[in-house]
Amino acid sequence: MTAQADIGLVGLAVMGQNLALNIADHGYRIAVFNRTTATMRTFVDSKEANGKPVVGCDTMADLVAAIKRPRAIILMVKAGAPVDEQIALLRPLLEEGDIIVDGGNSHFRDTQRRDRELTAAGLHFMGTGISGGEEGARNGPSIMPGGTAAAYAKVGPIFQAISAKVDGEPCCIHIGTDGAGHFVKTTHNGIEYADMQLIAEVYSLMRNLLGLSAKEMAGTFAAWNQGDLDSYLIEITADILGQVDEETGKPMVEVIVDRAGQKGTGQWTSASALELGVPAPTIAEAVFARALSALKPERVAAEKILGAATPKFTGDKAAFVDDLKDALLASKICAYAQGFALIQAAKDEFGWDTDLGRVSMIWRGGCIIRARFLNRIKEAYDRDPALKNLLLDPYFRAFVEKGQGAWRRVVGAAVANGLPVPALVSALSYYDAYRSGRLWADLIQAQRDYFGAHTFERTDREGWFHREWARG
Ligand code: NBP
Repeated sequence: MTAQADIGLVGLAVMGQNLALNIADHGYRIAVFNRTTATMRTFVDSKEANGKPVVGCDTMADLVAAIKRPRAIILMVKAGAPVDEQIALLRPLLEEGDIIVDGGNSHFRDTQRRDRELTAAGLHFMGTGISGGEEGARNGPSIMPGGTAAAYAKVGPIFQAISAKVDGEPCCIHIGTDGAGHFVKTTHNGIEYADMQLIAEVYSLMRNLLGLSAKEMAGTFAAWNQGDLDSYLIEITADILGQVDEETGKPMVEVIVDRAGQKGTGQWTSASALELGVPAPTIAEAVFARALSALKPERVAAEKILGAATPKFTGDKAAFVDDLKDALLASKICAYAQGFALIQAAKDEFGWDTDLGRVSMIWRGGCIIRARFLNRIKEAYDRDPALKNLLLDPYFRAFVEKGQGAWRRVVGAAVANGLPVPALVSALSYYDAYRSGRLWADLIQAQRDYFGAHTFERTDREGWFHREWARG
């Protein structure tokens, strides 16, 4: 086989096939291989691939032989052991300077390990986050490549060509070395969890507190999508709420079981926040909220024993809907502040040179959290590249200050009526704690010193002190 392909791809499930077609559509010749050969054949013979520069390969050796040097091969296989298995098969066939790209949802620690192993073998490894699911892969994803700058210089032009474009700019930048790309992609998913949960809580208040119909809610979300909340998630929420089940004539949301699934990236984001000691409570609450939702039979049984809330709303509904809008945006700012603070901490810990402002720009297209709001984040980092927290930026600070009355009314009404809003509450508490020069931890330190002689610092002089508390 003559080495004519510009790039190779291993793994022809939904993401791999769509990415391969996207790459071929941009004029690159792509060699493809799949563990199960029949899947590769069916794909290469499909009408979608027909006539495109796609080269089917029966074996890994054929794939390697088909690609120009230095070779770049994208793995789009199931995350975890399959990635290691495919790397183990590829490795003996590759030559110094060749590049393996892992485009799946791998854990960044695995990416760091693979990076060390492959670098030692003279190969380049690029752990690359690819967002946007099937649609993104086919028509333009947001791409978050990690790895060396040298490897990015080779593969970057292809990734930029196939990525989503917003205002003519590709939604792809080099994120940083080793695990940076996968870390940022995982954090994107964590923010997505929080964003979705916040919208769902606002929806539940509209329904359970205000008694709005699905149609009314659809109209409200559609109107919000014209302003600061303009985003893909608000847009699809309006669309979802407007749809009716043909079988029952009921709004679609009413016939869907309220039990959410998850694939684990929200959990990874929260675990990273815990490991790095970064407060990301709203992201974690969103993960816990899915876990709570999954206890469906238990919740139904508990409602019979503990009794459900009986909310009563006695105010001005239209004014409360406006409050919900401000509460949602203020909470969303906190969730993004947590996500960006987490990336900043990881950047410091692992020595990545990730540009946070540019990260916000590549999330404007080809991914689930795409939103107008992301431009404001870029502007914040342009104003102050060393910004510690988005809440400190003048634009976001002013917005939250203006919206906090509404935010407190919303959270207060939910709590008073026994309606759960874990993400909205946690975002407000995050804001209130972050702006408190003095918190409660003086007592915690005293307790730790009392039972474990852990010592404490004093407010009036330097040093660490211990008190014989039992002495009184
Ligand atoms: P899957 O995650 O379902 O993986 C299937 C692919 O992995 C097939 O090519 C399969 O080959 C191969 N594979 C190998 Br090699 N070993 C496997 C094993 N032990 N078990 C199962 N499959 C194995 O594919 P996908 O949904 O296209 O996703 C690819 C990557 O992209 C994943 O990391 C995923 O998390 C990520 N991702 C997916 C989406 C999405 O919307 N689906 C979005 C963003 C990111 P075979 O044909 O021989 O079984």
